[in-house]
Amino acid sequence: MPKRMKALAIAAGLGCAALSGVAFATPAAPPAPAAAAPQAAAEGAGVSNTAPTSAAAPATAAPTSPLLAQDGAPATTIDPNVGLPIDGRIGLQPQVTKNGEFAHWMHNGVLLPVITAICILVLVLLAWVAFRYRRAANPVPSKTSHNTLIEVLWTLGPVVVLVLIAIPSIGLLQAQFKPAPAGAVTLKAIGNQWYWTYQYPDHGGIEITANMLKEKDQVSPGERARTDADGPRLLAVDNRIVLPVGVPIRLITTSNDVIHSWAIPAFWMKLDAVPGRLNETSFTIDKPGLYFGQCSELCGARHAFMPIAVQAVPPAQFAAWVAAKGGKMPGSAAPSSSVIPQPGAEGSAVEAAQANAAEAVTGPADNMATPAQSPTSAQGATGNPAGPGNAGQ
Ligand SMILES: [Cu+2]
Repeated sequence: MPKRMKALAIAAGLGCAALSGVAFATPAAPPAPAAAAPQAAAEGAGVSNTAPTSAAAPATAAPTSPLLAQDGAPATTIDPNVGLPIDGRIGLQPQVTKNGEFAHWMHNGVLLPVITAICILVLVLLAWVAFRYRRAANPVPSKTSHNTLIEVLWTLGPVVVLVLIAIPSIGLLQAQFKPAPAGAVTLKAIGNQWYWTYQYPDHGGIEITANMLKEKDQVSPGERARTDADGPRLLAVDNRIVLPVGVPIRLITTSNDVIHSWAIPAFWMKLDAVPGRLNETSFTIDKPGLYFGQCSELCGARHAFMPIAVQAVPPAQFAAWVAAKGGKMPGSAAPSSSVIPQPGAEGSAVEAAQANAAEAVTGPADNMATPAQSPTSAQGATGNPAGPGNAGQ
């Protein structure tokens, strides 16, 4: 509620500023420091950021990417409670997919109570046996070796417990590998030592290379460093993956070198990326936001430095992002005929043409256009200048 009040106050202030601008016929209103606020409100309503929303907006050109606010900063801000780990948190991250919500319920509502009850039962039985049948109280030990009733109970009891756990568990397992329905958005994640590349084969062959962002004291002058807007240390990347909410996503993983694993805890998602083979699963993100994950298969010396960042946006904003990247939505008037180069085909003519076209529209990366950063700075966060990788190390 205070946020809404603040937004209203800012909007009212901007309205006054716009009116005064008209009254005094100033050629250009001065840049309003809070110009990004109505932008954030518009984003919440699923409106693209590209259209100016206020007469008092800065006179500078709006960013070409729909994912950037007018001041060039990332438009989606990080929710400190969702999509990333928190110091001292116990339990699973809040889930934003159906499978994740079910798994979260199963963990908290079924498995934890069962585990707790079994632990307490075993502890009580042990204490009772140790006390009741201690040597001092039983100078002549019992020679009992069989008791049919107890043996039947301690066999059937665990069987019943396991069957009760297995029923929802097998259903969840099945749901996790359900093929994506028609109309799903395909995302192909390719693992490399030690960064990720992504392809959108249904959207005109968009390709993204995502490297981890280094800290300020680790970069050379002019090189882009991580800021808090990018994400937490070791989880922020230079290029985020963008996916629509409410639309099934078909995730395909593979690798160029060794086995990696594409994992986002908030999606209940972990899928190995194996060289020479395609793994596939599907999921649907329910809420817009920023979600962070990491490679989860030990893949070499810099395994810990290949994070994953997904920006989930409303479908209309996703379509605007695809257009800004030079891609096309499936079913649009002129379907793309681009060929997706296979892993290992770096430097192909098609790839170079696509990269040039995309960069001409958006610049090398969405998040690089902040005023303090050089738009052409090479990303050396993982020792991969401009992203080709350092597989030779
Ligand atoms: Cu890896």
